[in-house]
Amino acid sequence: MSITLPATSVDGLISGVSRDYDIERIRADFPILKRTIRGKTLVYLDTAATAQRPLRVIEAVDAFSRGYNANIHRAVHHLSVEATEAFEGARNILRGFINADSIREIIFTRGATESLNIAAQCYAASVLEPGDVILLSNLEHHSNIVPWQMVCEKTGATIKVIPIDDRGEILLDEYEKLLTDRVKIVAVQHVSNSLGTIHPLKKIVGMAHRAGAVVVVDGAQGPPHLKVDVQDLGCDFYAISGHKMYGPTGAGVLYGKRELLEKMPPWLGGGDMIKSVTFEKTIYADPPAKFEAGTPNIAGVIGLGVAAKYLEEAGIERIAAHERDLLDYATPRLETIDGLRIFGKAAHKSGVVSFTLKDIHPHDIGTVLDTEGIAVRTGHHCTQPLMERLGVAATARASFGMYTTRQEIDRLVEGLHKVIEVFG
Ligand code: 7TS
Repeated sequence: MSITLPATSVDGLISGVSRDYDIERIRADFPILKRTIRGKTLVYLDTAATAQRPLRVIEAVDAFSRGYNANIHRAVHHLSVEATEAFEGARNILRGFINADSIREIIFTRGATESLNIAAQCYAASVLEPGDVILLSNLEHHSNIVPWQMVCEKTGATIKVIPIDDRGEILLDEYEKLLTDRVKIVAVQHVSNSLGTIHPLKKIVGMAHRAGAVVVVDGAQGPPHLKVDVQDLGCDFYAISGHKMYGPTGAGVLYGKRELLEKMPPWLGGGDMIKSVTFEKTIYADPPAKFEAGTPNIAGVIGLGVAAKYLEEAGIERIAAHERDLLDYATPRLETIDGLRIFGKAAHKSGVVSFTLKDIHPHDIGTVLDTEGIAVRTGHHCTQPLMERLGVAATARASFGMYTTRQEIDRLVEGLHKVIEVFG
């Protein structure tokens, strides 16, 4: 395929589709982007693994430790009141961020992995019976596979896999065929971390509900890239990863419909999740406290609230348009490289390009790019069953964020020519 590449210029830094998106101002908010690696300005193309943090998030976490570090929900003293207000304030922000009906539906967790494990162990393990079926898509991250296998071992339920086409899209006809009355749970991702596919979630949820199944969504790659409205989607659970939406690590959310959360047994036992305890009997607190035993990552949750606000202010639709523009810019340029093969060609895609280059091992691609200051992820991206479906052991993956520029994509293309020079 032959295309004309425009010369890189300052103009090229700015998204073509959303001129009001002030990328330079956004970049200035992320201190790490000024770093040099081996004398070259960092090109961070690994946002799907973890997003960088804006100064506001860094400062919010720091301000907690410096100014009002105290445990929450416990003491009457001033610091504890401040800490509790900030923590519960973050819950309210996250409720609005995903349009949950109530703050009682927002459970703070360590991240998407813990959120999915709670849905599996507390909800699924208490309702599944031998012979019941859990449907997973072929694209799932290990975090949305292994917890379900653990539940199957406990309950005698089995997993069936919804197949995908070669572009990386879920085959809805096949999904429909699999939706028998034995299916009790459909656990699917919103956006693929490996291929970038944005799934038609509302449709998937509607089909599952018509068949009487509950839907658990792995939303780790959702909210950083698209507007999430859990009431509009209709899903029963939605797992969020704080560090993938420009917040701190060790903080995430499990959204769950209130009526389900109320019926579920608790996750961990301990302080803060009880109404009363005697040696004979404990009465559990109502959700969300029932699922939040022990001292949480208070500073992390506060930082997550700030990250959600930051995303809202920047405008999720504007970010999505910017990332779409980057994808449209990157895809044809990468395809001009001899021997480069892109995996994942879904019609709706987030800013992820997974590829192989000739028969060069993806780790070698990553190592040479690193010498150029370019960070990409290489490997199976915690989606081994997907890699098997694609017929590869690993890929290299460039993933974009709200701060990524066209110029950085040009650096990636140059870096890949260097890879060919070294290995080709
Ligand atoms: N689900 C998906 C779709 C993910 O992409 C990830 C992390 C997780 C779950 C786990 O989230 P966490 O909050 O528990 O960290 N994905 C990646 C990745 O693509 N590269 O490194 C981590």
